[in-house]
Amino acid sequence: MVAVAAITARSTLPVQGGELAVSTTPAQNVDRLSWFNAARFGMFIHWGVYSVPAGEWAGKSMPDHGGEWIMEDCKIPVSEYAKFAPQFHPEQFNARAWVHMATNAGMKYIVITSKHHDGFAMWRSDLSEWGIRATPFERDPLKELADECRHAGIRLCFYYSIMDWHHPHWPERRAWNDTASGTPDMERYVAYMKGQLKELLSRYGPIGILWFDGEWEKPWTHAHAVDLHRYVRSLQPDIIINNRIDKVRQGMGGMDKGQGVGDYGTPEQEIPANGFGPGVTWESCMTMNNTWGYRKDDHKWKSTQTLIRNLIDCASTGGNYLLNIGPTAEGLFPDASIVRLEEIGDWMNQNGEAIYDTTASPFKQEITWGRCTQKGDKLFLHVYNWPADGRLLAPLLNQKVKAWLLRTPGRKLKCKDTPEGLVIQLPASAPDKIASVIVVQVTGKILPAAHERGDGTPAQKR
Ligand code: FHN
Repeated sequence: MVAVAAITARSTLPVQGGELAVSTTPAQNVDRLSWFNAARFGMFIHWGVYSVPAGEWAGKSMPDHGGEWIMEDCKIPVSEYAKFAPQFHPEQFNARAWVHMATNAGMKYIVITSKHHDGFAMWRSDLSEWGIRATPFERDPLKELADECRHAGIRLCFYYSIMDWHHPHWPERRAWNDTASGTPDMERYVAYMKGQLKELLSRYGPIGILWFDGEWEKPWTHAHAVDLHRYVRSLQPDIIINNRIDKVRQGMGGMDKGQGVGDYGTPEQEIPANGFGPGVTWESCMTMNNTWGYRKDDHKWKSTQTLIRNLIDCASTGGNYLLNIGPTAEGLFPDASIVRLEEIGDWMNQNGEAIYDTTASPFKQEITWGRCTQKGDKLFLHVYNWPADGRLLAPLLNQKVKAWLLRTPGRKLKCKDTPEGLVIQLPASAPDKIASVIVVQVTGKILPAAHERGDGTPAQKR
């Protein structure tokens, strides 16, 4: 297992040339991340001009990949791809409805693609015609979302791709970029990126996270990351920046090997089986079907049970769950996404207390019946497999406890200390088939049963 550098509070980081990358103290970084670690659940939105082709080009479905990769995967000449812009007219876009669906599902922040790898700006950038400016859509979707998020009390965050398949100065120029000419100049590209980021961080109020991506290609270096990190922090000192600004992320596992300048790790389409211990901040981003950007042919929707248990799995190992929506070119969430968001919201309405502001399970050993989260002196036991005999064994020994179903706090459950652990007598049927939550309030320090679980357990792919 790759040794994971704890992405914890940073002080100062030496970089090439010796200058210091950041000058925040550990306490400042803990403060910066406090809302994020309490939130536990966010909405990812991949929305751009790629929603027009929606996974189809020249009458054929694109290869099995996210719909947002269609230009690359189908090697669409940029001049051809640009013809999608006049077709992008999402008149049915309703920021209030989107934010309501997110908050109703229990999500506390929204990360939306401001610019994905295709370089298309989802705001009226003064630095490029390539974006919303090139469409008949005369509104500013990021402004409307910013206003609605502020009104709803949740954080708006921006995804921004470092790699840019459209810009003439991105050095890894694609052969099918037939609109670019001359020799790419990375420093001019960096200046362009900084200009766009200044627009994003000065027009829409406080932004929760800058969610960088597309950092993997060669022209982008650690030195660029340090410089950009300092620049972004100069614009919004309290903003959180993920680890994909730098060059130390270990693939889809998402965590850093070595010291980078990002604030948190970003596992993708997988959930770390054991988490990374206290003080390490991370967030698993995952799709609801198999694509990030909308594809009309992707009907492989995960069940609501899978999505809720993914959320619980993340919280119980100390991380956040960033669940993706890929809206259509009309500005609508797919119906299958809407249904799942509503069902997740029903569960969160009853059980959100067991997710928000919790920390990872104190138990090291595998819990066969479900998961556990913790908040102060309370343990939240998320029971996936309700015991047929009504006896639930929790790995607690010789501790003074009170226990109840989260849904019926007035009805205490019988508990018995045994050499194997704490046996809680449950009612015959589970209150919730996806996950029923039992609260165990412990007097004094929580002392998990001794034996550790090996740490070689692979992350569970979903
Ligand atoms: O290439 C992107 C992909 O399109 C999508 O945005 C995901 C979401 O995290 N990130 C990259 C793949 O790792």
